[in-house]
Amino acid sequence: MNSTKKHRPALTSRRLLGILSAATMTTASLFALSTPAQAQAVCIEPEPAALYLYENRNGSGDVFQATASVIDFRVFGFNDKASRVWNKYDCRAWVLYDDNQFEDRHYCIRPNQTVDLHREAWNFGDKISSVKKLTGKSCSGYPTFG
Ligand SMILES: [Ca+2]
Repeated sequence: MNSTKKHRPALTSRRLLGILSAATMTTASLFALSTPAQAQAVCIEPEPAALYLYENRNGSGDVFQATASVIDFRVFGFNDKASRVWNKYDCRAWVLYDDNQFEDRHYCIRPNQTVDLHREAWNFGDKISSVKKLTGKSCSGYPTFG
């Protein structure tokens, strides 16, 4: 929740801190879990499919766009920073963790779900330190955001 900075020019007010895409796969692969092909019906992802993490609840501030698991957000300067998350995938669920290395309290976010992490029910704002991309769309076995 950042509202104290002054003079944030419009063009830089939404810095994109991380893009884990084909262009940065060398870096991304260091933090990515293997995601073996799954025998399932063909599922086409929207373009660009990504897990979007927003600094502020209203979507303002910095944005982190993840297309692969992130084992430690400290590496990207986005640790304990996300206030809102949007899973813009049709085929993948993700698990959001309080600690790095996929540890401690966690919630699974379903495909196309948007979550205000500061809601009292979750109390998960400014806490995410790692995210794991699952191989399918199911959150089975994980706690969810309702
Ligand atoms: Ca944390």
